[in-house]
Amino acid sequence: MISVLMPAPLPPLIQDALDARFQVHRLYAAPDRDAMLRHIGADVRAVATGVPILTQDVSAPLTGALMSALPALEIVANLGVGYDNIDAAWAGANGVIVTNTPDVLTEETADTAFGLLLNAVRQFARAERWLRKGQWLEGQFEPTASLRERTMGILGLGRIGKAIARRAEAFGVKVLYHNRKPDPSVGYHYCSSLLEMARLCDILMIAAPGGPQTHNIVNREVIDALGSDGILVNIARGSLVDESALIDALREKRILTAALDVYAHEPRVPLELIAMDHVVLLPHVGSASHHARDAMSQLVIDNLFAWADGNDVLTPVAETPWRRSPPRNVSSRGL
Ligand code: 8YV
Repeated sequence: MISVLMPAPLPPLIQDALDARFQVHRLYAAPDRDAMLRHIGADVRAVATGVPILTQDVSAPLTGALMSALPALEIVANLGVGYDNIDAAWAGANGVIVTNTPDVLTEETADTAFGLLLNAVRQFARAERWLRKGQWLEGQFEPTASLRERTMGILGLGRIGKAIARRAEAFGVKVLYHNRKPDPSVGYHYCSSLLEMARLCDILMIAAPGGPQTHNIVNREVIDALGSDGILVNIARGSLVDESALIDALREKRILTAALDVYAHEPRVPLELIAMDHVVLLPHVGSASHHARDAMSQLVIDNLFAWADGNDVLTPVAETPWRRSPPRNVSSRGL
């Protein structure tokens, strides 16, 4: 039976399907993880994982060092479109396929982004808290900012960024975007620098991948460029934003507000943010509907089953573009 390592707990749909076909080793449940890896590491041919938000365990990322301890490893199947929890460059250089779960969560995540934005602009969550406290009996909830006459700058116009842009258009919000390169398939105005885009917009919508290349790119200068009416929405990864610069800007009212689904050190959310009533905070629920999560889980299963059957995997990531076995010129570790 094929040995599969599960470093962090995954949804029951995945657990049940993998248990029926593979020998699953649950690293997170082992009393001594190093001992488990020493014991079964040489047999592991596949890893099923997800970003560590599904557990309290922030040590779940799949580093090159961890993958090196698995000499027979052929595939890592990730639950999530983002895979900054996996050292995919190492996998690409070492003949290990990495798969993710694109498309099936795009619309759900774009809905969440827009929910965050509407909540931030119109302060719906704060208005509801106000009602529940009985304050309506004492007066009217004060008027809020508006979505009218706003410009949204999307950092990362990928699949999710485009789905957010479509929603923005429907709401009459002008769209700009910043990517590494212009995308000829869209008509939105391209900004070659993030700072330039931040100067031109008053909603910064973050939808770009996490990882070392984007670490803290939304810094104090970018945040300040949004202006005092500016709103920052992050649906991507906390690592893109300099969290203390954001907290300072909010505290000093250099921007209007922020709406966040993701944080630098999940599941820990800075107390300074929690204390700010006008800031919208969600617990990384971008794709967390049954509809999207079941489809994501099924894609993890389908990728692993396709590989185990000797067929093409469905959704390999860019760093490991091969669908079945690595090309000959990839330095493999005896695969
Ligand atoms: C999931 C996500 O919450 O897809 C992603 O990149 O961040 C979310 O959709 C997460 O991946 C679940 O493991």
